[in-house]
Amino acid sequence: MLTRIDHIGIACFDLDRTVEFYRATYGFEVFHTEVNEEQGVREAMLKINETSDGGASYLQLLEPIREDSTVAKWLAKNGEGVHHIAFGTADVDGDSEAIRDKGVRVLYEQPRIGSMGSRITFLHPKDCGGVLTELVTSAQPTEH
Ligand code: CMX
Ligand code: CO
Repeated sequence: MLTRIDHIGIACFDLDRTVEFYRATYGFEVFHTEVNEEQGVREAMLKINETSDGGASYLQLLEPIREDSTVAKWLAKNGEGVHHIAFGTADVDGDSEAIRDKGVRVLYEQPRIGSMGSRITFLHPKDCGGVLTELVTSAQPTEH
């Protein structure tokens, strides 16, 4: 069951400048940063609120680390902006299989590693009304 907005993914050219915009404009602080080599991004997670299922909702600011990464390609075409949304679930395996059975393309055979040790997969935007959609199971869903 999908129980929250886990994060909104925002693509940017300059992560440090974008982090500073969110800090100076809204007062949001960086909760976590990491490089995800497989996804080709450097990212900052800004925690916006905790949620009733024990999880939390974040903004995920994304800067590409390679020219051939999906985010670099997307930025070249669209410029900066909202890149994807992510729903949180305790069971990314079960929920992605159930969604695959409805005819929506799930991009990975098995979930991969996302922010903070989470397990993630993506649904094809062309099957989701133009919205790239991620499903996330946090590493420790009850300890945020
Ligand atoms: N949102 C909505 N539509 C998108 C999109 C996005 N983020 N990215 C691509 N599309 C659309 C394109 O506009 C294009 O549509 P048209 O054919 O109408 O022009 C179509 O999808 C194909 O786009 P493309 O530029 O050729 O891109 P690819 O098919 O190579 O890649 C996708 C698209 C979704 C398969 C790829 O972006 C992907 O694998 N995404 C999942 C991984 C990812 O995004 N990682 C970064 C975030 C990591 C994290 O969240 O932790
Ligand atoms: Co994401």
